[in-house]
Amino acid sequence: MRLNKTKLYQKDNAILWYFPRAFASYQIDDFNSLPWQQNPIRVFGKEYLEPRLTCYFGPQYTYSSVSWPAREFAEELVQIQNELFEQVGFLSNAVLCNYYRNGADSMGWHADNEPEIDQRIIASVSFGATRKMEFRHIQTKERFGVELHHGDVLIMENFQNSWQHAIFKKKVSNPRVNLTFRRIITH
Ligand SMILES: O=C(O)CCC(=O)C(=O)O
Repeated sequence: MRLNKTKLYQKDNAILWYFPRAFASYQIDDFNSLPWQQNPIRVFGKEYLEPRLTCYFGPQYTYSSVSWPAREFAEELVQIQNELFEQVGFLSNAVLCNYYRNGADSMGWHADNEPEIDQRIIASVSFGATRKMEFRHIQTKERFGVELHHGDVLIMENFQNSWQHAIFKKKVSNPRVNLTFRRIITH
């Protein structure tokens, strides 16, 4: 596989790299048998169900009110993990998988800046429906969005300390899978 690489954005050492359609040969159905679940989350003391399905593979990992036990990578994710290493040089040891059933599913502003995540690189791979990833600078509130299509890879380099990102609701009926490969620092 030869990847076509574009630098989409840079401010100081925060860079967004974009590899259009890098994994376009995959089908969204390739991820049907992952152990998708809908987690309860607490917001201002009230419990809700997350507006999407998720599953996680890697070392034990906790964010907001969700705690994932350690779990070995599913077979269908190992090939993508290996290709990201070969093509981009990113050796991840964890992947958070998101399943947006339709445009009513979403993800609110967050930064993936928990101390155990190696902030240098997060690689996001998308399949299925095109959805826009919105970015917002934590201090300056500068904003922009990136449309993510089937098979696209977006690499966030040193982005997590100063930027938040989100996927807003959209009028679309088909589903989307997003895999965010990370490196969790274990001691
Ligand atoms: O679905 C996406 O593209 C975003 C996923 C995300 O922000 C995350 O898993 O932290």
